[in-house]
Amino acid sequence: MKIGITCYPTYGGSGVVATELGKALAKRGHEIHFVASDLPFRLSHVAGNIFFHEVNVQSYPLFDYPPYTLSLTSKMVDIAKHVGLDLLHVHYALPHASSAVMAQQILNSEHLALPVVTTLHGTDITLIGQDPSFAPVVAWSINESDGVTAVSSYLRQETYDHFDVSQDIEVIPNFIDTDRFVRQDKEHFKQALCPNGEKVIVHVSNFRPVKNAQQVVEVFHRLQNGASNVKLLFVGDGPDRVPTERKARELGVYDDVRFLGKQDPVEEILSIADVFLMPSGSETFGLAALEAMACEVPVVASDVGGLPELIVDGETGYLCPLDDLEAFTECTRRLLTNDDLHADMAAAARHRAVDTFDIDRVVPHYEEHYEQVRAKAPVEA
Ligand code: GMT
Repeated sequence: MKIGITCYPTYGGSGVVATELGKALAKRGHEIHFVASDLPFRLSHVAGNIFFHEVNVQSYPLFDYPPYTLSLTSKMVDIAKHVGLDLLHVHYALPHASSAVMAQQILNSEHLALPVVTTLHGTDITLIGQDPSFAPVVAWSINESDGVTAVSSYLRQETYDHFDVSQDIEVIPNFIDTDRFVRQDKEHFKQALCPNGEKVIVHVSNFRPVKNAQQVVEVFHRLQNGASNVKLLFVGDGPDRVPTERKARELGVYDDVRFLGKQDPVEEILSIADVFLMPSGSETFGLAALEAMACEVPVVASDVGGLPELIVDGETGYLCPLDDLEAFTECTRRLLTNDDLHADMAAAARHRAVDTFDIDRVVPHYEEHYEQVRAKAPVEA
């Protein structure tokens, strides 16, 4: 199949999932055409049956806000026609699904068909998509897509609860390459960061307010409680990074905290971690938590959104009430101080990642979804 994929190229779960899906589909023999504003960050090379088409946004004196959505639509039309796409799969409803549906309608007017699959990821449904300035467009784009998937049952239900949507939504969970995300021997790295054998807590995110990164510092501060036998590593960057650094200084723990910035080989950092903290206010899936689990790192997370579909409380980590910093501290302390418990949970986390969320198990569900969509969509409009 010739498949177009549109996603955000920046640091974020939906772009990661879209890019890894495209690479996996290419390995399975499909021809993949990424259409995006920039090279997706996990797409380090473009070769063989993987192509990248950059969307050019025109500036013009009249445009206070250059209309990216329209440039994307035109690019989709162009690629669909010239490459002969069999299907276009867009990740994140805003604005990708609306551009895709518009492109489809333009092509239809020329008697060309382009089935559209939309994957809902997160705040396109749970937050920003519900804003009245977007909601009607989001609902329309979902209803007009030929296939719709959501990354968790929670997200599927949120879509039905908050939008006037009649489409069937199939839940296809996020996935991970468990050959890449596997615990590695990184003793030299661990030695460099933890010369006195300190335990390591990790948080990976794009530092948006919803990630509650400052709570990670607060939990760390409570854990330390005078004794400095634990280090905290932050991976990623975003709007809350500076306030989080400030919080670490205010609480006097800055010397034991490292901000590593955006790092691609996350699995190497996860390989020296003992606990992963995710106190998010909302999380439809929690891909970063899955990456940690695959590297044998138990996750302590908020009991919100789709996280209970990923983390088995008391088995692969702990789910704590939102904003309950004492519970987060207690669960983390338990893992850091009880080696047998930690070993059991680390092994269970890895098993769950491999058994349920391995890339080779999940990607065929997308292929089946594409086949179903193509079977019901007309070959020529
Ligand atoms: O919707 C967002 O907040 C952005 C999106 C992203 O691109 O990072 O994150 C969402 O999609 C990820 C991939 O499916 C999920 O793992 C994240 O849980 C989800 N983020 C939120 O729900 C806050």
